[in-house]
Amino acid sequence: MNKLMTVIAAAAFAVTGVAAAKAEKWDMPMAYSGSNFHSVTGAEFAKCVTTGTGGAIEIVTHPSGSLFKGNDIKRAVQTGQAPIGERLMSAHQNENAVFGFDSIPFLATSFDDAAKLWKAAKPTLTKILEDQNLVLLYAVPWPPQGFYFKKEVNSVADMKGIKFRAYNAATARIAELTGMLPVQIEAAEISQAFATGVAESMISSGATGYDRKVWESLTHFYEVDAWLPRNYVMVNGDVWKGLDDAKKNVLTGCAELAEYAGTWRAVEYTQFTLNGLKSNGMKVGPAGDTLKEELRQIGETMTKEWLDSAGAEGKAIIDAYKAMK
Ligand code: PCA
Repeated sequence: MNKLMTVIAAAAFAVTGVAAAKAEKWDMPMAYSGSNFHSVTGAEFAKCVTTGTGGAIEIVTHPSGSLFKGNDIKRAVQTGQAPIGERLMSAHQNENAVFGFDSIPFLATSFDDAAKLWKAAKPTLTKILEDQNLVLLYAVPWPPQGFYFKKEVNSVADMKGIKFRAYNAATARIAELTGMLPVQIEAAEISQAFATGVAESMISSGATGYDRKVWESLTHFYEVDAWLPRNYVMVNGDVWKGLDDAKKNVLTGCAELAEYAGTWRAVEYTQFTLNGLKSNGMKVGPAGDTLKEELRQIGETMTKEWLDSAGAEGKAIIDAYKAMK
């Protein structure tokens, strides 16, 4: 809690001491809808920083990919087009397999395990991002991932030929291994994709299905708890270097609070959104035993593949995680 105390102290100082300092406005691109809990957490974080710095840094969030599309956010922050932004970490898995540490099927399937896995992976990811001129501020998990379809599915054979919306390399690989046809689409655009038949299924959280009202096109949600991927917030490295310690302390203190609060929201939102899918007419429940077993085998294949591509850094993360269990 030390950092939080620093935030409070810095806020008091900022209000009384440096009220005359020049105010900066930071636009913060985010990929998901404004009502999504990650976006809500980002908005609260922004407020915390604005308050904490006595208005010297005013962060303004831009959800729904309205300022930069999801896929462009990391580059925008790296190059300084935006000082700060939020992105799905595993979306960078093609660039470096380590970014996909949180999308390995059935490795960490609960919030507790996902927290351990994050603890194991954070130092490595902080370093990888630092080498890319990015400072990692906080990361918050999505609820567990399950499968959405527009028909009953009891086995991998039932999935053959279905158009599957993917959001990262791991989800595209699942499509390949199950005989589905992957198409990469940002969450902000999936309602449209399902309505027009561009996609007919996906793996995602109850939260995203709820946010995007997928019951308008889809009928089944199978809870398989495949993994809990993370969004993270990053700051441009040069912008960070230009800050004094008081401002850095406010940012890291607010980030710590945001990681706790966002995770809390993710937990709370899990059952709420599954209930929401149900009350809007979807069939929600666990996958059958055949499907579960087939997915477990696919998970084994993907774990091997990830370990091969993520090398020693990847293995060290998994070893550190297993040692915490
Ligand atoms: N929602 C995001 C990523 C994971 C999730 O639950 C999406 O579907 O794009």
